[in-house]
Amino acid sequence: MSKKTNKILLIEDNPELLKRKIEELSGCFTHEIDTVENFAQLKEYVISNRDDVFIALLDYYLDGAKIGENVDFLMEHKIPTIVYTKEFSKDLRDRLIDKGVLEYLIKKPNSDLSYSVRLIERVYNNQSIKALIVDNNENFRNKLASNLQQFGLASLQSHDAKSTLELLAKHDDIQIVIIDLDISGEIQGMELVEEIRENYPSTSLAILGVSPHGYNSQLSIEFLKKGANDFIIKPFVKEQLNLRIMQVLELLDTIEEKHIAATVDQLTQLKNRRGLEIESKAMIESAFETKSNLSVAMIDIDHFKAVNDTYGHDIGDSVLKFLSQQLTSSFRKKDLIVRNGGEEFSIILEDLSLEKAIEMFEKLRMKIENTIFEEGDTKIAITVSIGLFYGFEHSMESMLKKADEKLYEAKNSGRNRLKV
Ligand code: GH3
Ligand code: MG
Ligand code: MG
Repeated sequence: MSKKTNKILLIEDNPELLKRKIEELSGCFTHEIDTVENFAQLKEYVISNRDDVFIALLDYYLDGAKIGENVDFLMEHKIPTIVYTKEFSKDLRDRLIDKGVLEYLIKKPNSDLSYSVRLIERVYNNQSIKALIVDNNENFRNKLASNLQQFGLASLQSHDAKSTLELLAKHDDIQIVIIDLDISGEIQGMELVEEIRENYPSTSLAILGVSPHGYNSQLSIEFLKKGANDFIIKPFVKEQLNLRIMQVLELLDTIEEKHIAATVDQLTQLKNRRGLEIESKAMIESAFETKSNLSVAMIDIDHFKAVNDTYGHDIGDSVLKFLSQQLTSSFRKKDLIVRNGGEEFSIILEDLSLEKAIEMFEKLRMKIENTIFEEGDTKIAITVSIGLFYGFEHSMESMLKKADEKLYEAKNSGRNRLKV
């Protein structure tokens, strides 16, 4: 995933009002807004800071620029741009869209900027995802790719089912596939939608079906029945495309936010029990297929109640966060680290020998013992007890239970130790 930049560039002779309105409306968004007030400043800014900004908001009539010169400049630098004027002009609108501007909107003291804010959020989120365009016409693919680029959305292209499925398998940041009915090869667009849906649910990958001009509307309906999230009929204008893409991607974002809220622990940002349930399924399946063992550890902080009693609950919370960071930094990205609740965690590792697993958890135990938590004048040393189950069973529940029995032994034999 590429890194997201966070800055909006506001190009306005008198930027304060618009800046304030956008900030008010966007409430919880965390973007910074940089402002430049004339064409000379704009040029200077872009030359040294192009890569910091993900979108530009431009007042069309800007000091120091010939008419349209500022737009051309931003387009040359491939910056997604919304242009504002005080009065609407159809002719200007057509010219701007033609040049590659994302949107042309009217800005009056009382105008509603919520659509602007939606666009800004979309372009911001588009930075970390990709589109895949599936069509047998190269010109069309390139034109679409250029439209998407104006929306801050990078894209890949393919012309048949086989390469589409290969690209999907290879790039897990693809979040929308735009599929034409007519594609190369034996498998047609409609069938391809069905095939994609076997492995990618509509809650995590959006499909937009494209029906060629002149086909009856039944075909578009068929697209939806096969699993497309939406469809669009050729020829379409850029705004139509953008709005549909925005709608399906916003829905996916909402679903993902809900999923995260349900599976991630708020305090520590580790997975919670529900997250463990979901993610451990794949680990169990893969261990079964490869006939390998899992290392399932239960970790519990020793005498944590005393930390709360001595320093208060807030410091207790900070210690839990501190420990979570230590856990995260001690393991690989694919390892599953979970806060079961309270001061109890579990960690599930794949592909390790028993000796290696013991070594890793012993190292972790010592690291926790030797790392002091500090906040202001408060210094706290904690220890943990660890119970480890090594082997394979089909039920995570039962492996965790066995690890928990070992944890109980570790507690009873003096704490700050690992039992296998
Ligand atoms: P042991 O070594 O036997 O595990 O002793 P312990 O004190 O760690 O265990 P006990 O189960 O008696 O107490 C756990 C404490 O963890 C009690 C509870 O207040 C605290 N705790 C649980 N969840 C949280 C939390 O989210 N934040 C804070 N600050 N404390 C928590
Ligand atoms: Mg405890
Ligand atoms: Mg406990």
